[in-house]
Amino acid sequence: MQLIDGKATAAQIKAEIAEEVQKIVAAGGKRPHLAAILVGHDGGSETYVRNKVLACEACGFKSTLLRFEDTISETELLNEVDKLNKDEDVDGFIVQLPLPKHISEQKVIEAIDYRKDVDGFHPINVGRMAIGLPCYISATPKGILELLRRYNIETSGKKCVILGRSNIVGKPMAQLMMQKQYGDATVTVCHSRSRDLKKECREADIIIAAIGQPDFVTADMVKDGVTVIDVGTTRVPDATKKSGFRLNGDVKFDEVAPKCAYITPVPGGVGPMTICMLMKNTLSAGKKEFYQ
Ligand code: BQF
Repeated sequence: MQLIDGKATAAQIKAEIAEEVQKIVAAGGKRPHLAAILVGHDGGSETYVRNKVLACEACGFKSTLLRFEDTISETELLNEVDKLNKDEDVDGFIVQLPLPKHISEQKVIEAIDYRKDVDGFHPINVGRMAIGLPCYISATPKGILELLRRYNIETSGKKCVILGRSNIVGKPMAQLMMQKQYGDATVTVCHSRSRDLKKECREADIIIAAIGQPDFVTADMVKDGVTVIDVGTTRVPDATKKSGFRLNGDVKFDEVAPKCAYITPVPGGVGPMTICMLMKNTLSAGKKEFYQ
């Protein structure tokens, strides 16, 4: 069993990005600038946005954090999005999800200029990704592809089972894993209504677990020699931690790991790569790599 070290891989990629930024700036180019909108005080969201700001510093990017109370109206938030669309210094920006219930996430996502949509959530980027055109690709699936590539894990022609069908992970992951230029795999998407999920998983060469249920994948569900990618990051109470909680993956790591060829840990697996791929997208935005 080989552990896939997402934290170390992300650190290496951030160093590569920092080196490129240095060269761009030395040549008189513009330092990439990422802005983030954070609404409310959700503990998870606060942590994720802090991770993003720190990663910007590591990469030599400029970052701007815009904070609003969860009493902000949808109209006001859409207006803030429009201001960032028009701000010529901002290369890319994100709106941290989830948003309060009185605000339509879809409306907000569609208000973002797709040329600054470094999360890759706008329908134009989603559509371009689905047909294999250059675009911002959602950070978590992009990070998983990068891990598979850097660890030389063969995906072409393999059976890949994806657990979960979210717009952020499951759906784009399935799209990318099936495409010849990315995964080139045979893809099965399983979800809460799937009839024989255990049988599907037992036939998989690669399992990507993104259902958000702690310890969902158990040893009896996987075959020997499988590669397991754990996208789960549920916060569960843990009195032994000074924060009072720990991150728990979708995979029962201790019993599944011995059967694996490769497996990602939680924390330190997919999570750091998600942050890192947001940085890669921001670098692309700074370079106007995909659009205009
Ligand atoms: C790690 C996220 C659910 C909903 C919205 C490093 C992150 C997590 C874990 C992180 C996530 C999860 C992010 C680790 C960003 C990943 O060391 O294992 C980093 O910051 N993430 C997000 O922005 O929104 C979410 C999960």
